[in-house]
Amino acid sequence: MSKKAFITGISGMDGYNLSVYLLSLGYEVHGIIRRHSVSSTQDVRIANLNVTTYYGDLLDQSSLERLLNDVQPDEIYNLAAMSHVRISFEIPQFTCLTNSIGVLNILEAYRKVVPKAKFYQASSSEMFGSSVDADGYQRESTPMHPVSPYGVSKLFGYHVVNVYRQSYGLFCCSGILFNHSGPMRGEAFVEAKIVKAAVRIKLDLDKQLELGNIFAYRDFGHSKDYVKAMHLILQQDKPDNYVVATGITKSINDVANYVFEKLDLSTVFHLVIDPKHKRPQELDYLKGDSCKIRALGWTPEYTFESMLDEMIAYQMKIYGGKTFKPEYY
Ligand code: F7E
Repeated sequence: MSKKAFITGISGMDGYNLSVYLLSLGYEVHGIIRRHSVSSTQDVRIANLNVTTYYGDLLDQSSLERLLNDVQPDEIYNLAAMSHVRISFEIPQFTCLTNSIGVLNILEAYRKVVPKAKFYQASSSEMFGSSVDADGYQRESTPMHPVSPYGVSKLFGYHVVNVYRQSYGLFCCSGILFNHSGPMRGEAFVEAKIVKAAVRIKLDLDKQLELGNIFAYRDFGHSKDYVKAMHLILQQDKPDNYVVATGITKSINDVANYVFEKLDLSTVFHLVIDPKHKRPQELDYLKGDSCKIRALGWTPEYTFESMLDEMIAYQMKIYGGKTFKPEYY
């Protein structure tokens, strides 16, 4: 009999890529989507996948309990979140309710209804905040000092998963994922915003790109590699937490320069800095040490460059139509 997975946040980038991966492994995939007023866009990424979706919400305990009881999953992946760091400063209470109390809600539903299942929590490198080890890396043992409401809310989720594992003996784990992207990435995140803008400038559809702080550093991987890590974490004999990262860090300026140069453009003529895209407090530097999960056999296939090339090609297909020569594949 095929294994069953239950995914919250199934309509997001990772939800899509994880569903594709689990389907390829023969899983039956179920997930919840949140109702919003434009019904045509709420499941747009996953509309063509063979997955079963339900309306549900991390803040609606009764729907979580009922659905877990109906589906009886072997594995639960909690990917749902208010995931935008700058916006978390504008809606801190909603962010904390969803990303903190929401985790508690689904953990409680899991503990009560399907305690034999395995549980994955999408934890984030934003939890490290201003903390970096002396060798310049962040790893599982690095102290966590978040600098945003999002980081604080994710830290609650991380700790409560640890508490449930230690207190109740549940198989619940966190992946501490560093920035990851790909063609399905929401365009509010910086690398997707840069790629889309550069392609539109190349095609004379736009003139400039506005960014905030271009001197922050991030460790960028590909979502397709990172969803494999999520699955691998749940296939171990013992539950544990793992950093998932490439170990290579690039500034936002590096991202912009790479993408613009790839399209024979220059940021000098098209990039404008606008303080409205800056945060009240910035996380300056991320570089992850993923030795622990690499020891289980995980290794990323994409590089920073091949990931951005794929994203450029995807946006070119969207905006360039027949005029695009797919040199990046
Ligand atoms: O910002 C700078 C911004 O919003 C990256 C989420 O997936 O990764 C992501 O969080 C950097 C920051 O991602 C713009 O100030 C400059 O330094 O793309 P981002 P993030 O905040 O790192 C972590 C691991 C998560 O868990 C999150 O869910 O880019 N930046 N100019 C800008 N950022 C944005 N969004 N827009 C700009 O115009």
